[in-house]
Amino acid sequence: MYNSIEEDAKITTIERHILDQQLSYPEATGVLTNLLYDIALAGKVIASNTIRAGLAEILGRTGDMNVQGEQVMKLDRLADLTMQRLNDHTGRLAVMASEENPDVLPIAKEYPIGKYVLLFDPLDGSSNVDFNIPIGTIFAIYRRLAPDNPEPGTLEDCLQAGRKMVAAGYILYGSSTMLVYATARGAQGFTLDPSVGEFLLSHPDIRIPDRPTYFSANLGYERYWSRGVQEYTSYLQGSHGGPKHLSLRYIGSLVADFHRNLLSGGVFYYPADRKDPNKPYGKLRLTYEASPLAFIAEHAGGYASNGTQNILDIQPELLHQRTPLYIGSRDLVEKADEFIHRYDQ
Ligand code: FDP
Repeated sequence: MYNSIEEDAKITTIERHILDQQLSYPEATGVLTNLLYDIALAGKVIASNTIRAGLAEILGRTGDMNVQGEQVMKLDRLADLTMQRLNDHTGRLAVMASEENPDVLPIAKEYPIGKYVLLFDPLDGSSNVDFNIPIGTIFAIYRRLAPDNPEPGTLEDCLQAGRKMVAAGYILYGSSTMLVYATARGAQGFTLDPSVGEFLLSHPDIRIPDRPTYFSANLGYERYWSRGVQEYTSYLQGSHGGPKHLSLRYIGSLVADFHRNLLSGGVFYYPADRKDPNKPYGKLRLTYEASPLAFIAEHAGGYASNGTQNILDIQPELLHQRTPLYIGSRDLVEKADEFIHRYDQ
């Protein structure tokens, strides 16, 4: 079945889409629009590096230098620097924070200081890089606390509850490259057309389907979970009157697991566990992973919880704070809260 020429010509690029949204807000200054463009550009650069991941290794095998004579960098470091360098001088940001860096990254004084704050996980799922499995970049955008402050932003600007987010999104480097972002206007998905180098609107107004299809968790760790989480897992497999049709899918790359469940309905969870006493709250980071994906989930009709509280209501205390995460279809996440309340509290 082929599209008509008229249908093929109805192409919406990410630039046009974001601009159209901006035009419906007369008070908008265009700064957020441009910030989203900058992130989309970073996504294209990172995508072009991820598809050469294996080659960089080959080129760098003799002495860790590539053909340009540069040190071969690990892909997550390269993604981190790409996000930083495309965003540090634009005058749109006051401060950034990245999962790869221990401290916040205030905008240097030689550059203009903007009013937004950008938090990102440059390459989520990076332990999968060597196996050619989808990985992604996750980002969250906030306003800085004092918008007219001419000084660079601070840690406090980065430690805002998810509820205050202005926009969030991710770029998924999979069988195709996709950018999904959400604002108060909803969640939109774009697919990179490599032949023209543009993200094109492919998934407008994403809503999580009412009937979920999947559940996703690392069941290899089930013995380390609390009774409530174990009973919840049985529920997802049809016990306790639970659904009997759910299929298990776990990629082990949060952004890819989340994306699949966003489009097909389902729940992803990475609970608190007893596996590592140094990580009593599980593995995932609140500010770079859980909060931005929670924001997207809510704007697509879903929900995210830490088992007792809405992720978006948690006030972060530390930049790299970890949190248990249950995210996806609202009903299934609410059930997780119920089981944890019944068995663990
Ligand atoms: P990774 O360590 O590869 O970056 O954020 C961490 C993360 O991946 C998530 O993307 C993924 O869901 C999770 O860890 C996988 O952890 P397990 O191997 O413990 O299941």
